Amino acid sequence: MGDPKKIFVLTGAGVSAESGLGTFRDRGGIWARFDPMRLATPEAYAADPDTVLDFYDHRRRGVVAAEPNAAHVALVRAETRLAARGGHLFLCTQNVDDLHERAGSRTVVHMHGELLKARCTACGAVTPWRDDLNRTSACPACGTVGRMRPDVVWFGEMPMQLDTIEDALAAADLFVAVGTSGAVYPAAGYVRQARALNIPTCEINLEPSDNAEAFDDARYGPASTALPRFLA
Ligand code: BJW
Repeated sequence: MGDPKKIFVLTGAGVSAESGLGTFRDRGGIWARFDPMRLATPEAYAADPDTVLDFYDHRRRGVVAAEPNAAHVALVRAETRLAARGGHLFLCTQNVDDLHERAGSRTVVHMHGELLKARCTACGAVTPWRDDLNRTSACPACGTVGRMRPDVVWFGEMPMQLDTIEDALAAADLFVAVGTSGAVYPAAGYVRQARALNIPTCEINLEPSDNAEAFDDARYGPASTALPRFLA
């Protein structure tokens, strides 16, 4: 793979698994226990906001209690090392937790949003999610009551910062996907976009993902050991 200077890293739930946060599609994962169509769609929120907000309250408590692991730390080290020699690590995460930031990553693009932020469905303002923010809370920006939702991307909604992501992908000289099943689009399509641009690709995962055949290279094992080894 030469000596890459601009690395595009796409992370998924597997990167936070060893921090104790559940993945979605593994055995016993979040979508094995809960129906995503009843919890992670705009229609579900419109039909039963209390159930959806309770689910995200529970998830948020898990995120707050979790700590970054060695995979998050390896990405910080690689970002620092690349920057020191004029390169760049672009970190695009599908994760809604803040473990990359808490590990020290400076720039993180959260394409599926952030669990610790709330969005007002009346005015669109995004604010930190406070403990006391719930279905009877007023939006701090416009004052509307009971219209706050988690600032995450549900099925059928447009992921965030797609133009920034596609520009970074086009500029990369290595594409790495870590801890993602390759089941959810558009993220799952990035490996093929990279291949079409002749960018080398590697997946790091516990086991072959749904997209495994699209990658040039693969390292299988827990992200906390396989990723630091790959980036060393
Ligand atoms: C480890 C490990 C360890 C474990 N170490 N590894 C039919 C065909 C194609 C597309 C569609 C279709 N029907 C509908 C669609 C579109 C839909 C989609 O892709 N659906 C598929 C399910 C088929 N996509 C959308 O709706 C998206 N929007 C969209 O398409 O807009 C239109 C558009 C976009 C762009 C251009 C033009 C139009 C929105 C998707 C939103 C996803 N939202 C969620 C929930 C977020 C909020 C929340 O957290 O509740 O995002 S769903 C969930 O899946 C979450 C994740 O970010 C996302 C991806 O999951 P991830 O990270 O890959 O986790 P897992 O569990 O799937 O995989 C974990 C992996 O880690 C596994 O492989 C393990 O083996 C591995 N692992 N432990 C290393 N220790």
